[in-house]
Amino acid sequence: MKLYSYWRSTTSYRVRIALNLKGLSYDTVPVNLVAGQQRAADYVALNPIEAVPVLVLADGTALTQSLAILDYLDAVAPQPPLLPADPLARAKVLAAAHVVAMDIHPVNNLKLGARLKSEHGLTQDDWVAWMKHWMQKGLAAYQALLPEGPVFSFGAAPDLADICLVAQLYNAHRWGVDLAPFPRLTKIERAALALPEFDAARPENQPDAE
Ligand SMILES: N[C@@H](CCC(=O)N[C@@H](CS)C(=O)NCC(=O)O)C(=O)O
Repeated sequence: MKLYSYWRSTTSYRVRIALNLKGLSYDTVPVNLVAGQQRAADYVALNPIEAVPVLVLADGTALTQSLAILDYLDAVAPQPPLLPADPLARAKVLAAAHVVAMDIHPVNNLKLGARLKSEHGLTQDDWVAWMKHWMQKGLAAYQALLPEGPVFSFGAAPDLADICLVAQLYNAHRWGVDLAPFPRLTKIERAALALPEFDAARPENQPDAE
């Protein structure tokens, strides 16, 4: 498999973690988002929404959308599971994952910042404040959804929510979000990054890291 990925992309980070947890090997094909390679015609043919990640399977099928890719991986390589089998537990894990994937990430994306700057006069400082605001709101909601006790968000092993959380926390560190109000989340992050599957997926461990 080939993973079209950018080292700092949190959605690519999610897929790298899942591939590693499942023990699936892949080659990285770097897509430099800052250089605009996601908008090149041959790349748009792979992913019409002009974004990473794309996972190209051995038969050439291109899968897009990180959560859809994770769902596919969980179906073809069920161990370890990314979601609980119990419907109620599953809904709770998905809700936390969606706080990151649906509520935080889309409003903080590179293309949104570029548009707000070019069309609405935001400065880089305005944009950073904007991102931090939505991360703080989203991380507070994520933390409020968690049960007390488990090492990871919902259990003794990492799941889909932890994958989304750890990737998002990379961005939170990068932009200087105050994480003091989120001790439960930073504890989960420490436990996750101590695992080799998460460590290997870290942005700084990617071949295109600068
Ligand atoms: N919902 C998509 C979002 C993909 C996405 O927007 N990825 C970002 C990087 S994390 C990207 O490629 N952005 C390109 C841009 O903003 O131009 C997914 O989960 O795969």
